[in-house]
Amino acid sequence: MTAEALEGRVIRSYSNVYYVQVGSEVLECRPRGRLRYREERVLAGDQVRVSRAGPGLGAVDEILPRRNALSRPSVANVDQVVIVQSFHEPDLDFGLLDRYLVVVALDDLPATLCFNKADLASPAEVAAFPALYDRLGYRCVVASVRASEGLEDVRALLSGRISVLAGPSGVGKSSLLNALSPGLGLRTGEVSRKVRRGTHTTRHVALIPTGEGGLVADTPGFAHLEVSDLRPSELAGYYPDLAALAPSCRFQGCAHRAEPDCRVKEAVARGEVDRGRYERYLALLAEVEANYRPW
Ligand SMILES: Nc1nc2c(ncn2[C@@H]2O[C@H](COP(=O)(O)OP(=O)(O)OP(=O)(O)O)[C@@H](O)[C@H]2O)c(=O)[nH]1
Ligand SMILES: [Mg+2]
Ligand SMILES: [Zn+2]
Repeated sequence: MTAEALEGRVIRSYSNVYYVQVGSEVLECRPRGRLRYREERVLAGDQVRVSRAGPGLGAVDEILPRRNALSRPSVANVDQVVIVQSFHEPDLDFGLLDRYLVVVALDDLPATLCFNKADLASPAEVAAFPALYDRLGYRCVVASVRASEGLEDVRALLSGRISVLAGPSGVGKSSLLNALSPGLGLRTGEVSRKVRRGTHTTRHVALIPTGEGGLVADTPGFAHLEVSDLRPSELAGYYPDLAALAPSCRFQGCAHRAEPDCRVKEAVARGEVDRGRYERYLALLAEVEANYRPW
């Protein structure tokens, strides 16, 4: 009798044990020798061929071709990065948000935005902040875990895709997943902050089912984000609002800073490009220039 050839998705990885979802069943798998010796690491999110090795047990025979693989967290076949921010506690950090958008674009992944803690925001903030990014073409949802608002919008955003949640500490990433997946019991609040060192060093990555076929990796938040390995002249290309105007600037590769006949500067002056975003771009440009090593 030949072993049944199955295909499934790796939904959790510990150091060398993988949990593979095959239909409605989850098999605990080890990699077969060939994979072990080639040191080809199986990642959460991988689509794999497995064969049964006993009740509830299996072996990973083959990793099917990946569309992409992120390193932090280690997840393959990521469809989108959901950048979570809170309106307050902590206050929305637009500088960090714009950086995240650049970093996600550098990874060639689509970014979507989730604005949480709407219960702490004024109606004006709820109206204005997401609209700014919505106009730039990013899909935005507004939520409040506390008030149970927008959770179905978040579920819909995650449905049928593999997503990674990113964003600063304390904005409610784990709380959102707990709300979407009852019984999950992710640590939230102060506790999460205390164990962060620990969670960073474990090699445990789990994709959490959120319903409607959505699988999500939670990540611990970090407050600073380096934008590295980028030519300064390429930075503006990762800002959809600036990139749309760049072809009409007088100079090719215009940095939109001191150059004459710059359509971006004109649009900022007319209020067509958000001034705050433009200023954040200039600040990041200066940093990218300072870090740039052309060799
Ligand atoms: N007012 C309010 N508080 C919230 C909301 N969502 C989460 N919180 C609180 O915010 C705190 C931080 O939530 P977490 O879910 O741990 O945040 P996190 O983004 O996972 O943080 P890290 O894991 O440190 O990156 C907790 O005390 C939550 O109870 C919300 O919608 N409104
Ligand atoms: Mg968390
Ligand atoms: Zn320009």
